[in-house]
Parts: sequence; structure tokens; C-alpha cells
Amino acid sequence: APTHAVCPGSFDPPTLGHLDVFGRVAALFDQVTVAVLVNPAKSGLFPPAERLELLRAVTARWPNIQIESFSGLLVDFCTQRGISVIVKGLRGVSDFDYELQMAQMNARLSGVDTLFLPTAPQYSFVSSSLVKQVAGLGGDVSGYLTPEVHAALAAKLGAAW
Ligand code: COD
Repeated sequence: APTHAVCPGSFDPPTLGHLDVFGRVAALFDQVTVAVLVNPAKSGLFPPAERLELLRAVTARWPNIQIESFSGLLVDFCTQRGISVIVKGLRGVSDFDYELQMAQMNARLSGVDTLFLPTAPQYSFVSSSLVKQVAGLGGDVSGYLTPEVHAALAAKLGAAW
């Protein structure tokens, strides 16, 4: 049977660390859904529609990746779409504690299993929140984003770079 995995996250905005995981997952599974959590209580820097648009642009090279949004429980989204595997990137031990808890809860809730991919070492310190913080203070984050995401972030922050 064809395999279908989900890469869930906030992606506010998507980084090269996310993209590295997407590409590796696209090589391992027949179909990959990148699922953007829409949290009505927490809007983030980029509205969900802009995150979806950026994700579509940066994943255009992988024909088996599709972009969708979801709210509510991730496992309900998976069950509705026949997705049997959640894939998460692990940056280090600090990710592991929380990710293990979520993986075990999700498995218990629904039987949907989680696979962890180790982050590429050059991106192990990269997170959307740190990128936003550094960029907001005038630091150079061009090494951690695609050019289109970098431009969108510059526009959002009203930056001159
Ligand atoms: N390198 C590799 N992987 C990375 C990197 C990097 N530099 N940065 C992030 N990642 C990976 C991580 O695996 C992360 O999980 C994923 O990319 C997305 O990252 P973020 O920061 O955009 O997203 P999060 O961590 O905010 O996403 C959390 C979820 C949306 C997955 C989670 O909150 C969720 O499933 N919510 C839905 C509600 C639900 O079901 N709750 C019950 C859970 S048990």
C-alpha cells in the first residue's frame, strides 16, 4: 500500500531545518503532507495563509509533498486522511522530552505512530522563534531561510536588509 506521512508544525516561518526534514521524508514515503497548525488563540508573525503560501513555494520541487492546514488534534487530521505516520525532526535532547510525550500520547489516542529524524547538524540550532528574534534585532538570518522566506520576513519586519 502507498505510504503517507505527515510533517506537522507551526512553520512561522518555515526554515531550512524544516526543509531539510521535508526533503528527506519525501524520499522515504510515497506521499507527504506538511500540516500547518492553525491556532485561533495564537496568530504568530505570519498569518496561516501566508505560511501555506511560503510552504507551497519552498516545497514546489517535491511533487509528492502537499501543504494543508489543520486545527484540533493532529491524530484526528491523520485518521481523516488515512495518514499512519507522523514524522518529526529532532534537534537535540531538549526536543526529545516533549516530542516523546507527544508521540506516546498520539499513539495512545489513535495508533498513529511517530518517527524521528535527526536534524542536519548545520541546522540543529535553528528554530523559527530564534530566527524571528535575531532578525527582529537586526541580525543576519539569510543562512537559515530560503530567499523567498527571507524576503517575506524582511517585508514583515519592515527591515531595510
Ligand atoms: N531541524 C530539524 N527539524 C526541525 C527544526 C530544525 N532546525 N526546527 C524544527 N524542526 C521540526 C520539529 O520536529 C518540529 O516538531 C517541526 O519541525 C515543526 O516545528 P515548529 O516549531 O514549526 O512547530 P511546533 O513545534 O510548534 O509544532 C507542534 C505541533 C503543531 C506539531 C503540535 O503542537 C501539535 O501536534 N498540535 C496539534 C494539537 C494536538 O494534537 N495536540 C496533542 C499532541 S499530543
